[in-house]
Amino acid sequence: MFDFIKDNLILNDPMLIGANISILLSVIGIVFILTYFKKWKWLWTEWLTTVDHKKIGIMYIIAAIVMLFRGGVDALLMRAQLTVPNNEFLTSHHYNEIFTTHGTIMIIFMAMPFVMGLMNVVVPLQIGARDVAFPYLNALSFWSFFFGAILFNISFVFGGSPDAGWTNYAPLAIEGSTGPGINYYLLGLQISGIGTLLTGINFIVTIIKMRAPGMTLLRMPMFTWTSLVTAFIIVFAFPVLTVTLALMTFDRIFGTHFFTLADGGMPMLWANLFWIWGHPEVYIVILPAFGIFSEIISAFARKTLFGYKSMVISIVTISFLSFLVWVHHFFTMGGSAAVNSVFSITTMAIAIPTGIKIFNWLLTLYKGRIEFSVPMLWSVGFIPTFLIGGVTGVMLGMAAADFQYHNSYFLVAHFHYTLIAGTVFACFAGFVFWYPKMFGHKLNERLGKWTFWFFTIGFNVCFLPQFLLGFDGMPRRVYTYGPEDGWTGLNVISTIGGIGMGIAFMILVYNVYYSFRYSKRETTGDVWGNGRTLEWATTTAVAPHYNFAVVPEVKGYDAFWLMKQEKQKEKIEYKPIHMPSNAGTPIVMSAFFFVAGFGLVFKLWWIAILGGIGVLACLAVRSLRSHKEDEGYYVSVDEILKTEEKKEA
Ligand code: HEM
Ligand SMILES: [Cu+2]
Repeated sequence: MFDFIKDNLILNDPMLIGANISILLSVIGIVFILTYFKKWKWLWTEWLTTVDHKKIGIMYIIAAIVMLFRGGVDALLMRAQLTVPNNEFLTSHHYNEIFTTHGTIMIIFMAMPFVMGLMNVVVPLQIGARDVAFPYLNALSFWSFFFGAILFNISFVFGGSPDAGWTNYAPLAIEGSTGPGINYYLLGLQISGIGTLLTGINFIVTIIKMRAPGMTLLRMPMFTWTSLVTAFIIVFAFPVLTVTLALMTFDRIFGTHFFTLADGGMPMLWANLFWIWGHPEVYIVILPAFGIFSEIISAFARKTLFGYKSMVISIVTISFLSFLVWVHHFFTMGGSAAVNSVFSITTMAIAIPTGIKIFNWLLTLYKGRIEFSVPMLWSVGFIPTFLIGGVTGVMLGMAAADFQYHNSYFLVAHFHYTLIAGTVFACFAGFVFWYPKMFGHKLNERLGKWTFWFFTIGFNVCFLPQFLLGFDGMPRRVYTYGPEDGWTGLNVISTIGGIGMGIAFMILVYNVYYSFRYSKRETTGDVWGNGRTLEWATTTAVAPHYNFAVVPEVKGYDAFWLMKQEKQKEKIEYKPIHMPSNAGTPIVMSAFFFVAGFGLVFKLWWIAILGGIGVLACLAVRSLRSHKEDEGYYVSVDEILKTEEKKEA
């Protein structure tokens, strides 16, 4: 046992020793603080066992921000390495690990959970529901994401990280990579993927079945619509990932030959299966972002969203097309001219519904009474930036041209323009917009504007030069280059931009602290004063755990806006509200998934089996109990009155 730890703990690099020490110190610090302030019980009852969708959403967002930090540090390390030619700051091996973990973490453990966090907080409120359809399942979703992320992340200090790119192409990932790194990738994604799939199912049922009376499908807010479509994409795409990861896990751990070069394996099968999941995946993070921008633009322009129905039609079209374009990720890997042409056309077709949406946003802004608050800045900043991403996407989508661009820095610039301007801008926008709903006060506007400008300028300074580097022939995924290549100047500029984004992130974190100390506490539910959708209709700034004292009645699109127009003041009669009780099994079961995954990573069978038994035991506990004991509880009329009266005070 001791030898196992000694062999796998990575201590050969000062940077990693530093990481080990700081992780150890943080853990000791957290344990100390929780014990000193006697917060363990509070942590367990209020957070770890909660089934409240808003708290689960907040935990998703916190985890995503921590992962943004981790992925961001990776990014800055890579930029540091590439700033000057022949740099020896990182070795090639270390560089491979870092771009792999950077990509994987940013997409799987940052963008997706951030979006899901916002969905969790907002969607039930927007449809006037008390919670999601399956609150227990929701907790399980979060915890399996969380433990999947932890499993992936410990590879950094224990055993070595995956190093075959976030696409994890075979046969490189099977025959080309020894050590446990790729196993961490396979099992970390598998465990968190369970959570994602469950979330997809949960949100489909929630949105279809739990809408308040009067909220027809075509009265649903745009963010709810995009969440629904996203949930459908998840349910169709994630089973593909599950099977694909399982097959490669067999290849790596049990010696099967699905994706190997030898013994009849087919490496191209991996590429196809990966991207059949992988392309829809980028829409899983971009469609909710479109929803967020729609809400914010219409709120701060004080106008109904322009072209609502065409918006709905275009997101449904995009979701459908997203499954028909995967081959554009390997135009150069020997597909016939006919195959490449078909996928070229489907790829470019996505630009049409996307263009419709851009025009709708612009027309919503047209003649609006625009207020440039921080969420609005992110939303307006998104439009031109995303346009660059989209146009370069169409350039890449032309199969013949892609032979020139692919695997160059041009591609890197393209997908950062879509992923960052699309998803990350939206996460920041939604975070600031809904922050008062989560924590009862706004974030500071001035600091928020600093974050916005540092980030947006830094982002463009970082990635615009990369289009040029791509034209100049710089390949992606190289750890160094020579002075004679002539790429130094643009790389220096790019790194400066990267630092700008890092500063923006630090201002954001400081803003959270600063606003917690100094921001005015909000008492009304409609803190921006221009809320249009039902999440602003709860009378308290932080929506109480039961959400609505009385289920609202929806009279049209922009339900809350219409309610405010009417201003009815009838006497309301409260009734006791039934709520589900807390549950400890989701976190325990996910911890066992982690144990099982860890055992498989190192082929330590007894640990794997132990974890498996633990999972089964939790399932058994849950199913034996669910009939009798899990009856939930009632929120009394007294408590509702007390909570709702806070507003008048
Ligand atoms: C606007 C429509 C879009 C088009 C036409 C498009 C097209 C493409 C094409 C053709 C490639 C492959 C390039 C190559 O390897 O030769 C690619 C790569 C990529 N795209 Fe997009 N894309 C679009 C939108 C997006 C969005 C919205 C995202 C994410 C939110 C995204 C994320 C990515 C990523 C991560 C890659 C890199 C794949 C790799 O590692 O090889 N794209 N895109
Ligand atoms: Cu794609």
